Amino acid sequence: MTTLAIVGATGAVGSVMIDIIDARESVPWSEIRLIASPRSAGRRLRVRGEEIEVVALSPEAFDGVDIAMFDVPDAVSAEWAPVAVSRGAIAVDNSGAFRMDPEVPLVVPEVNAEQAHTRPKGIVSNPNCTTLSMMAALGALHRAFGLRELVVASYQAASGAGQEGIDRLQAEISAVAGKGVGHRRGDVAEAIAAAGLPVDSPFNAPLAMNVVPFAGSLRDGGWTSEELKVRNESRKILGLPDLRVSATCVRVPVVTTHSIAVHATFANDVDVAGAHQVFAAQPSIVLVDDPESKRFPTPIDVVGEDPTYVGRVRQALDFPNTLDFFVCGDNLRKGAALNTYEIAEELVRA
Ligand code: 2RA
Repeated sequence: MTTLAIVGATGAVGSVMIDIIDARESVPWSEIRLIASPRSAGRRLRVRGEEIEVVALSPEAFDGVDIAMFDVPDAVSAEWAPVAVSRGAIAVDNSGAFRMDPEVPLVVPEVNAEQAHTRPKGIVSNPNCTTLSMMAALGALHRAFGLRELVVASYQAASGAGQEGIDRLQAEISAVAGKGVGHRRGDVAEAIAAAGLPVDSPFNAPLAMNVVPFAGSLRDGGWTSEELKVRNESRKILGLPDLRVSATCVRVPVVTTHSIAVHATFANDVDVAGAHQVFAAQPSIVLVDDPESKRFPTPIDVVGEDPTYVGRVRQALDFPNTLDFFVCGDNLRKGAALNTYEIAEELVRA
């Protein structure tokens, strides 16, 4: 008898968690419990054909729960994951509250599944979606060639900023569509303002017909929280505390699926054929790399998919032992709900 709880069951990622559970041929859970804020309590959601009532977050909601998957804001996880643990559950947390805690493993099952089984605090963390979108590819290459340096630029989708981000992008696109804007400085912003959208945007600048080189919040030295997460989390997951990492995180007008341009340097010789072999051997990667036929991954082809898509693999012309490539990963699936669920599956297999 194993009970799985979804905390944040009514949110964007919680809904994808339910979709993933619905799509599994079989599940190891005898009960699935849906937990959310008191505001959402009482709603009924269908999971594997059964209607389940959402219960309010409370200490008692965790009684009898074996594994609790959390997708809630950092402060809510910081308060409630330890409560779940005190009631006997293992917490698998998709917030930033515990990711860099040395006593909390940060797990991507393809890369470091074994670490999920040593958890002094009873908590396992799920990485940020930007880091996760490239980790299956980097983990496989690191095992084969020994990663030494990483320079990346992200192309992050609006849904990384939650439902508010999706709604804002859709509203901005409606505001500019058919207006012929984009030729004159300020005309996109004027069209958005004329549609009555609030000046405050989750993206800090118009996103429709634009790219915004700022994701997350400002940190020391002009870096953003997203850029520091890429650096710190990559080091922790790969077990490379001194890995040299530089990231620039950019928001693009895509609804869902983060893309990343990766420039990775290795200890050993690498070439495109060797990298292709490594990617082809990794079940959670789909290689789409046929430039002559103009085949490469793009976010709209990857949204809703579980695997990470990899393409545009090139041997760097001026940097030894270095590959450049492009990855796309659905930030709500592998980037959030799927990886969290795969950690839960790993825990229940133990
Ligand atoms: C973003 N990576 O895309 C964040 C979400 N966790 O905003």
